[in-house]
Amino acid sequence: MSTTPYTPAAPTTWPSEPEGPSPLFAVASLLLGLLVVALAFTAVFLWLDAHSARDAANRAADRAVAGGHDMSTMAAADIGALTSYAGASPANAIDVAMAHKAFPAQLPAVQPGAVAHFDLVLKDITLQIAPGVKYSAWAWAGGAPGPVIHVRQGQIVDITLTNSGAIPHSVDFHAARVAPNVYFKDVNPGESFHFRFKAGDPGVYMYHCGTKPVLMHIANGMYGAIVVEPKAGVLPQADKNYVLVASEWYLDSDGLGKAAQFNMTKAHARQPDWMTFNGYSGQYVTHPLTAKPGETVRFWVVDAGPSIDTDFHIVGTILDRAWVDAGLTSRPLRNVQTVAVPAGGGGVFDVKIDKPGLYPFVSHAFAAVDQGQVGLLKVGHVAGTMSH
Ligand SMILES: [Cu+2]
Repeated sequence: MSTTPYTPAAPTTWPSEPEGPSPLFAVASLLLGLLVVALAFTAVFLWLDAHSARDAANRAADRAVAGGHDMSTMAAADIGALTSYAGASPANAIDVAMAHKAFPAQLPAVQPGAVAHFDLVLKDITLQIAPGVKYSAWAWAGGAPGPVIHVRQGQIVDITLTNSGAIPHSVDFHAARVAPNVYFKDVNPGESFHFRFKAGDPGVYMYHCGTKPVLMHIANGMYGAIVVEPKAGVLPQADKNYVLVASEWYLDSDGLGKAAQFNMTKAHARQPDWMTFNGYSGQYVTHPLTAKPGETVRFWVVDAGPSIDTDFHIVGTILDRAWVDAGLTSRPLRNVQTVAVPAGGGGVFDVKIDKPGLYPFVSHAFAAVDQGQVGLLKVGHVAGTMSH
């Protein structure tokens, strides 16, 4: 049996880039800039309008269900348990979104020395998870996700966990190789637990409360990210480092009046109302992450779930390097479009974008975008914002 040898296609000739801005190019750029600003604001308003519209539709559906004489009480209750509150928003949603202080996505500095100390405080706290949407969370003193922990490979991670909540909780570090029954044990309300582990494996990992039912403790906000950076010089240099923790929220009400609470029926059905990066729907649409043209931007992504994967993609570019499941000891994939980050897993992604613009980063499972798992990377001086 003969095989035909593979012959590479002749190189395609691409149009050359302009050498420098001509006057016409400058005017066109200015007009395009103005257009982008106009489109950006229109897009944000359309996005919020769409959310309001969906909410109105949902409320109408609720009323129809509640008032339907032909429907048995049982059927109505079943549908009601899965009623979606996705997109619920107050009339001043854009103002609320703009006033929201975005979770700091910048990777914090590593503590010097052989041991890095971290105080984690678990707390029952009412959070905003979307503009005007309140949620009664079990989370951390600063909200959800918990603080980003950044250590170097080989450092000792020294954790003091304090439970200021009303029921027992714990913390499970995916970056640790330890006996879970000893290290990830339940801590009673009002008590603290101190432990150490060596950060031997580089990557970005989830940490979370591991107390049963784990689904509920994670869904209520008890998760965060720990970055274990390899020794200096192992990774290519990055100019910007951003940490994104993806998660989903399951609500028992719209949260616009009183705070919503966890809905186990929806969590079992994997039907979230909101999906977020760093705990708040679309916060980096109104408060974009930034980079200069030509900078290498590294995204450290964890999917906290509790149950749905994140298909990480940046619109308008290609991931130059992708360390799948954050396996920083292996070679990265090169030039890939979308990489799945599994619930409970991580990924590290490098992009270098030369052209100024607004580049949405999303979970390309697009229901996630409609539910808020979207942000913007603003490259260069580009006015305004937009949604995708
Ligand atoms: Cu817990």
